Amino acid sequence: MSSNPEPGPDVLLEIYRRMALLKANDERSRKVIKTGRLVMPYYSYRGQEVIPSALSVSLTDDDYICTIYRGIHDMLAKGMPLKDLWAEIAGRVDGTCKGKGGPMHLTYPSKGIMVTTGVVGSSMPIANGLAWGAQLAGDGRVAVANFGDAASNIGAFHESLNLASVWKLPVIFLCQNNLYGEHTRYEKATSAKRIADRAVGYDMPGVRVDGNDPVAMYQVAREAIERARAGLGPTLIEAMTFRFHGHIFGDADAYMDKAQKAAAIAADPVPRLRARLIADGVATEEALAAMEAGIEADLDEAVEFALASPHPDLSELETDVYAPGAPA
Ligand SMILES: Cc1ncc(C[n+]2csc(CCOP(=O)(O)OP(=O)(O)O)c2C)c(N)n1
Ligand SMILES: [Mg+2]
Repeated sequence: MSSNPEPGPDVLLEIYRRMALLKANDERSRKVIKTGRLVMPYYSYRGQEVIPSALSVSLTDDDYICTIYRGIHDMLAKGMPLKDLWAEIAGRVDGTCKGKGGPMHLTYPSKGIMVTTGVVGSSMPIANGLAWGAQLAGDGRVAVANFGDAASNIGAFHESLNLASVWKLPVIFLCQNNLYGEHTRYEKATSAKRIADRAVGYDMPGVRVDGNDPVAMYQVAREAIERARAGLGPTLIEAMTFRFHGHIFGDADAYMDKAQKAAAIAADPVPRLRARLIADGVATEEALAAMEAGIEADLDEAVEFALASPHPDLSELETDVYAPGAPA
């Protein structure tokens, strides 16, 4: 277990604020898709809110994250503005990528949100590149590669851990182990009992943590960030969690263990932290309700802003697609 101190009340409250935002955004996304006002491939992260919330409070805007299609929680926690996010997922000009990236290719470099990728495993070599750049520049930035449990079976995972260890790159490999890769259960496709154990082969710390426990997740993430910043190299974190919905919106999730899913939903980490904050006197019920109402109002505004924003003009088709001066 980590030697880092527990988060103080203010930090815990900020972790909760981020978790409440992520939960509300997921619920709103599914609601808006159901109305037919927005059509997009949507990979719910509901149930995985603790991981990016407890991580991102220890990162700066300059630190990098790379994430995957199931990564809107990572990006919102890192500071992507709601309006820009919603305009992008709706494919509109006010989006983070002027409407040309969509939900599968969100970026927001001013907050260090460098890539969203649908190519399983590819967040890791990209994070290595960013970390290598930071190491060469000596600017103290760290890079976090988010990926799923199934991605740890891809060659790029092993190649990235090897190189990051050899070069002592300031990178954190953050595996969000939600026990499923698409429709396949973890143990059916993954040889290691614990993904964290794979770190041994690459001479770096490998830590398995309860990714639904905000205190433990905060401590483990902070230790890895401090280690990377101090030039001591990478860490592999396996954050145990569970996704409450199927792989993609519309997936009937019949392959999921019903009892396990019901137990995970009953132990929902968002209301659990909320109750703890009230019980410990960190916040009142009224204050948290006001915070949540503010989030809902921000979401109302973001959705309407996005849907009122125009689609990109056809003349924009090749802008930002090819490097300036590239042969036509
Ligand atoms: C290189 C590659 N192989 C296969 C796929 C198809 N695919 C999409 S999502 C997915 C499962 C990934 O599961 P995991 O890494 O556990 O992440 P999760 O979706 O659970 O967050 C697969 C196999 C892909 N997108 N890219
Ligand atoms: Mg998974």
